[in-house]
Amino acid sequence: MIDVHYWPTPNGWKVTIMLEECGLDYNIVPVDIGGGDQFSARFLQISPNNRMPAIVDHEPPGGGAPLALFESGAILEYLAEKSGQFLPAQTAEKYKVLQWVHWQMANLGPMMGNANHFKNYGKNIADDPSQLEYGIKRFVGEVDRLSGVMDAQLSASQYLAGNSYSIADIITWPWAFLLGRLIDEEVWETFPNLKRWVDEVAERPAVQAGRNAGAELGKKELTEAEEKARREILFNQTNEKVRAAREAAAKAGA
Ligand SMILES: N[C@@H](CCC(=O)N[C@@H](CS)C(=O)NCC(=O)O)C(=O)O
Repeated sequence: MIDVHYWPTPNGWKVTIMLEECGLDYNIVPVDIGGGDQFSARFLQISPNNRMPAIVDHEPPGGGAPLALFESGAILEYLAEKSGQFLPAQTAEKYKVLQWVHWQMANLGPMMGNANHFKNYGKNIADDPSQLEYGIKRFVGEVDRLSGVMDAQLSASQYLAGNSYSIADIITWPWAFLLGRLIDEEVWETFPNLKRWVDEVAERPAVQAGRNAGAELGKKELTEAEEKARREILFNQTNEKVRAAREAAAKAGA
């Protein structure tokens, strides 16, 4: 059994989609990131960067102690290796896939995350809305550029890393399908190849199951005060605060 330390967000969906695609059994361990679960001593032992997703595989290949992993890219590579699926064995083909996996981790994920932050969350945080303008321009601009990179690639091949569905698609789709919501639905007219791929991947039963995993977790109605407290936890992290949370959690034995 694999424990998935998880909250229903694009980075979380990457892992549940992969587990569904591979047909591996898993158990969701909720990490309420707005409530501060990512600072519990137990979670920080698995994921020292206080971010989910993370996994603990109680039956790693070859036996031995349970294997804990954080960072969705490493998790997908591990599950691909464990299941022998979605990552070719042959060197050239394998690295064709891995370059796109690393591309997503270093580019699309962080840029879309920051674009979303400035466009959608920033207005509740910044004292003056004009503080947001440069952030929006920079990160929405990067998302636009990266969408063009994917569109060009998908004009030449069915999937991101060639003509086979792979972990490059599994890791990229949970962000890419949100482009319309982040920018506006007209964005798809500019990137028709990307749209074709987003729609095709969305049809996969495992993608639908992984995307719906733990959906109920994020659905609680919140008061304005609760929303504010969650924003404070998520968007006001410094080394000092993280260290204090670590120490408090360790003292409480959490
Ligand atoms: N590079 C990491 C990013 C993970 C990440 O940013 N997770 C967010 C939710 S999508 C999180 O756990 N946030 C908690 C926090 O900001 O404290 C990965 O791909 O695993």
